[in-house]
Amino acid sequence: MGIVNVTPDSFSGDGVLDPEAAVARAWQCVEEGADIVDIGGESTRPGSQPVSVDEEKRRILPVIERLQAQGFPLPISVDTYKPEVAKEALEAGACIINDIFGLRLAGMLDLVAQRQPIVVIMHMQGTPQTMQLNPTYEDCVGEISEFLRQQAQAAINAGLPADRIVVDPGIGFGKTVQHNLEILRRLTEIKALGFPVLIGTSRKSFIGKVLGIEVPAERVWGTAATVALAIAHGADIVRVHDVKEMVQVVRMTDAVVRGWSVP
Ligand code: HH2
Repeated sequence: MGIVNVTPDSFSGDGVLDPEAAVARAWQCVEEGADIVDIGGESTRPGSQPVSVDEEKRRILPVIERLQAQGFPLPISVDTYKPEVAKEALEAGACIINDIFGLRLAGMLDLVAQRQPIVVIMHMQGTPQTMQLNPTYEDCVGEISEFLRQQAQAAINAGLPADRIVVDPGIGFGKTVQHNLEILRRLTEIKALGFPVLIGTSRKSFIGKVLGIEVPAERVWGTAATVALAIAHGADIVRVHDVKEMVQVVRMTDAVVRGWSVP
């Protein structure tokens, strides 16, 4: 899953506000071998400020509409937790809702039950404004699994077929470095919930802290290590900035983990 941030303030500095630049970025993901693009109009970096529904729509809808008009070949995911934005994104051509609030905002469960998109349910402790102040768990992986199980069940109860649900432990969303490392170490426990697992480690600050690298764009090798391990521990989708590089990591890891035959 290649990341397309239509933002001025994304943590890794990859965001663009010009719709044409975002469209070009999405096509670059295709060329570099992505299977999905994830388009987001609000940065959720620690301490970031939310943007209004109107502003978020203004950022992402023209991008989705242009891609649709150009016959974009990949499934389009929209990174939003706001049902008003999700609804219009689906109408414009997106088919996946990537919700960092895990379907907790009023109206989101109803929307996904009605429209039946693929839904990514992500775990976050707190909100982007507060999540990194003092993340605390008794059993990080156990609590995350229980949240994901409950939200998936709520979606199923609302009428979303179970095979449309993907779960994500939310690396960096209300987690210390140790929590993030533990999640990767114990990812099979999240996989045991029975849903495909998405993981987003790309360029995140825990990699910077372990390796002592300040600049997010220089965390590519650290990202590669986490991508390979996540796949070995059951991840099905990896959300990344560096598509070209991670496609190699993913294909090679998949060949070992899932098998390979001569093309
Ligand atoms: N991480 C980010 C945003 N959305 N969605 C899922 N499902 N999982 C993640 O780990 C995840 C996510 C943060 O990364 P990015 O979009 O690059 O940064 P920003 O929020 O600053 O735009």
